[in-house]
Amino acid sequence: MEQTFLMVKPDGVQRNLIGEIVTRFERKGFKLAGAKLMNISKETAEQHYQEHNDKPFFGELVSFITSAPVFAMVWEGENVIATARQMMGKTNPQEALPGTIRGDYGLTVGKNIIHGSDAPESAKREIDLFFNETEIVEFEKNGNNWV
Ligand code: RTP
Ligand code: MG
Repeated sequence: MEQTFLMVKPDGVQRNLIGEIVTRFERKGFKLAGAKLMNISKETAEQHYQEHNDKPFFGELVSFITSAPVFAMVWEGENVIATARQMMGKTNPQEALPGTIRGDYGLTVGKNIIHGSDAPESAKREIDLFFNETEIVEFEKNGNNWV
């Protein structure tokens, strides 16, 4: 089954949005396969955002994401990568529609609450960067028969 890497960013954790965000993905019908509250090292942050390392906002991005704990998650389900991105809304919360996570809770592009992988390759890379095999839980969930 398809998996994606989602992360409540430091602003989302500080604003007590972990539960709200987990609830949205649970209610949609996706299955949580792994989760942890953690601090990200500068090295991990630089690897995670490597595609942006030539952008003017890279330094700010790395310092923000390492500034306080994040809540890292692996979610599973049909088309979860693209659907999670839709549920997150556009990168800039001012362009994100109401009803999306960034549209409902964000104000600025630098503090946009949540990260989500944008393609199968990045999902695999990001899951491997943040989680060991033992931290990803495979289990049956009867509720998924009803989705
Ligand atoms: P993310 O990777 O965090 O899920 O966000 P995304 O795919 O929607 O956006 P992406 O283009 O990958 O950008 C990564 C993060 O960099 C920050 N950003 N700042 N100041 C700026 O113009 C600017 N542009 C992007 C955002 O916090 C974005 O989430
Ligand atoms: Mg991105």
